[in-house]
Amino acid sequence: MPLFLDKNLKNIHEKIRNNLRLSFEDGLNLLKTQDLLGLGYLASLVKENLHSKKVYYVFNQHVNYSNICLNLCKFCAFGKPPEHPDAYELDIEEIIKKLKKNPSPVREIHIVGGLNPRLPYEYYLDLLKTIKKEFPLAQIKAFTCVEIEHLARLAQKSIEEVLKDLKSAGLSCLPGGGAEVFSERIRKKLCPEKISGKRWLEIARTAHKLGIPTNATMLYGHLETYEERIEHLIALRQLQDETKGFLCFIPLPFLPQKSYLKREVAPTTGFEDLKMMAVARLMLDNIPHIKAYWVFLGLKLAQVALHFGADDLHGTVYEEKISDFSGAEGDKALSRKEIERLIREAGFEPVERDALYRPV
Ligand code: V47
Repeated sequence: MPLFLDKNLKNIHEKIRNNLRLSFEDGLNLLKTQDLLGLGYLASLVKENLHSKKVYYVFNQHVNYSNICLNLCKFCAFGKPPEHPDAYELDIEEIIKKLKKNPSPVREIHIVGGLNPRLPYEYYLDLLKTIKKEFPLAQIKAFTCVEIEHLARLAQKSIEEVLKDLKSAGLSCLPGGGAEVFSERIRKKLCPEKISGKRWLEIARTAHKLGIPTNATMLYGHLETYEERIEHLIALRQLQDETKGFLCFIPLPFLPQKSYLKREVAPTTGFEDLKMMAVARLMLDNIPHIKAYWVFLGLKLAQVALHFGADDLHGTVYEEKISDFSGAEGDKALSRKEIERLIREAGFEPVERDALYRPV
């Protein structure tokens, strides 16, 4: 019997052993615990039940096609108004050139940008078609639910029509961004222009129903409460019960350094990041994968997170801009050899995957 320093974890251990779903109160107790090792034990139990010793990664590349954004959320240092000196947009030729610079054929191309009022609907379809033609081995994971809403407004089409167009142009799945925290209170404060949490979930539901899987994120460590974090996780869990369309959940620690909130909010600690990872694994009993996004967490903590419920180390990454603008420190790209070394040293077996988590 493992030794738990926090008696709440003992009860939760019993629930996990009996395959019982954790409640809102369980989620809160887990977030409040200081028994980090007990929490890691529980999350590892669940993770290894699902994935044994496997840890996934993908040979991927990021494309941030434009940072021009209509929303200008307070937590985001990436989005810029069109007249800003750092505002940019890439044409399709430039993007292809950047992708070709990557030495090895990529399996996943991760495309996100701001809500750019100047790029026409055709740009997005041409971008996918051209990438698909030039890189037939790669799957395209592109456009958050927030961008999908923007495209629907731009084209004056329904969400369903836009998703069908994108799918025919080569889209495989959607990344998990834009979810932030679903709490209306927080969205009013931090991103009043952004679609509501309810709308984000509706768009994800529509994608899932069309056979387009999506990821989901949660941005934590800013002004949200523990209650709001758990509500967010439970909303995702409920939708997943209905659709089974989420592939992966990614907890994103807020990087305040270059945002409007830099004076108000301190960066998260390693302790908090590991707790959040483990709580996500335990609460999201129906989402197969939990990702340690090393670009935001840092490589060393992301590696340790593999013992706190994460089974996915994201990818080799190349040319990611959101972290650059947000002040993330450390590495910007990894080799296959390096990512595999990190996984092996933590005691796990690396599995290279595609965007849909199929081993390659
Ligand atoms: O939605 C913006 C977040 C997200 C900051 O699906 C910030 O595999 C921290 O969604 N500090 C985009 N976070 C990134 C994202 C993502 C990343 C990796 C993998 C996947 C996936 C998705 O980044 C945004 C927003 O929540 N963000 N600014 C910041 N200062």
